[in-house]
Amino acid sequence: MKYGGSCSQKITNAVLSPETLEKTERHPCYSFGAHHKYSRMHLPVAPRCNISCNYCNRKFDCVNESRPGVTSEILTPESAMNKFDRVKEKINHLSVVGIAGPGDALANWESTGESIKLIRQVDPNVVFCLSTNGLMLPDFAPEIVELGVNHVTVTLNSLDPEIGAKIYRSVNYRGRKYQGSEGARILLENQLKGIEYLTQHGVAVKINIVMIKNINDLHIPVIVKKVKEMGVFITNIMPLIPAPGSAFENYPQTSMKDLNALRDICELDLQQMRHCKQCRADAIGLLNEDRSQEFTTDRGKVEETIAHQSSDAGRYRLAVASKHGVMIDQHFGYASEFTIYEGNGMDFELVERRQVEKYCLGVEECDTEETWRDKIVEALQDCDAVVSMRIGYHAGKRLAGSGIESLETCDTVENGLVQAVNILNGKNKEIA
Ligand code: CLF
Ligand code: SF4
Repeated sequence: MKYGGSCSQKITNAVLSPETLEKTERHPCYSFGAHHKYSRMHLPVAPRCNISCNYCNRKFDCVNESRPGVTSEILTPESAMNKFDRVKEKINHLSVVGIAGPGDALANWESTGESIKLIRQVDPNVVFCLSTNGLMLPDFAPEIVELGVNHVTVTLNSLDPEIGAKIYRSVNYRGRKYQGSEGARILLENQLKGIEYLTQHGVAVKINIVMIKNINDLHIPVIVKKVKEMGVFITNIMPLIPAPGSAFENYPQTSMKDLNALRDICELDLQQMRHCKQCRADAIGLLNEDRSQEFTTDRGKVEETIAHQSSDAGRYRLAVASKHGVMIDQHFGYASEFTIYEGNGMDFELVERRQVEKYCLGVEECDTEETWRDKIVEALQDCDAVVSMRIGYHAGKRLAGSGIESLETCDTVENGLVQAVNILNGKNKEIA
């Protein structure tokens, strides 16, 4: 059907119920006509992310920055509900409650789902909106539909895993980290499955696409045609804003001229959003009048919560072979335990001591115990790097094959961690 709403070209195959259409009319992102009248509020209840996009560096508390993934605080579902109450009292026409990070809404499903349930109890008319990278959509789409969430945004930057490999540094899926086209393929398959489920169940799906010159720009019209066929409501082609500290920090920002030319082409197929403000993850108010600073509650909390994230751009998980936690004094092959740290080069947190089978079983078994070795690599699969005093050539190669960097050093644990982060940061810039 052709939707007769208020977006630019009004071309879409989306089939929406009268109830969803009514909600869409009060959604400032989905309906151009609503964006001067209706406000939205983002709940920053989702700190973790399960993929690493090369354009992302989730810094926080920078009030001058205005882009997705930036927030001044992290909320629990209960504090989110309290904040909703306060905001609702002060802001007229608050129609939409969205969850858009600062990580991924579905990588934090417990908090996301709980927040929706709590707010639904106090305000059954509010329009809920989620924004996700789509990796976990096949798992959670049925619950999203059951919870009555009628608006979901999925960021889909490519239909080709080879192009995706240039955009995504890694994809953490079911306890394993995937890189290159393998990771991009898993992400893509899940995105398409999830989008299909949502559109078939009457959800108004918006697709965000980050336009990156010489990487996916020429491919974007193909994405738009495909998602149109799938019943997507609208696409929002966004400019790449090179975030400092991200792998794409030295990439040129997409020009408005190029962006609008591409939107003009894509608008022949599907209606285009042209009024996106690339909001903060805690944005509140009209799209062009952010009032989030008026309502910030617990500014310190974001640091505490972000310290517990596992897969964040610029933040790494590192496995260290050390007998007493002071010096790096163990050979990788002889370590039965690794100390797992998380950090960004400045602060590190010890998160776990992990027992593993010893990698090296002696000369006789050396080339025969393939499964045994795989088990060790598997045990460290969620880590970005291993830091040890020495590591054998084959062990290092095996780790590298799983996307895990290895560093040899006899320094203190503290210095070893910093060295490892420097290597990882250097690598990520190379990828870009
Ligand atoms: Fe938020 Fe996104 Fe929902 Fe809107 S934002 S989760 S759809 S309520 Fe809107 Fe902000 Fe652009 Fe997003 S202007 S970044 S498109
Ligand atoms: Fe969003 Fe995660 Fe990608 Fe950052 S890494 S842009 S939080 S999906």
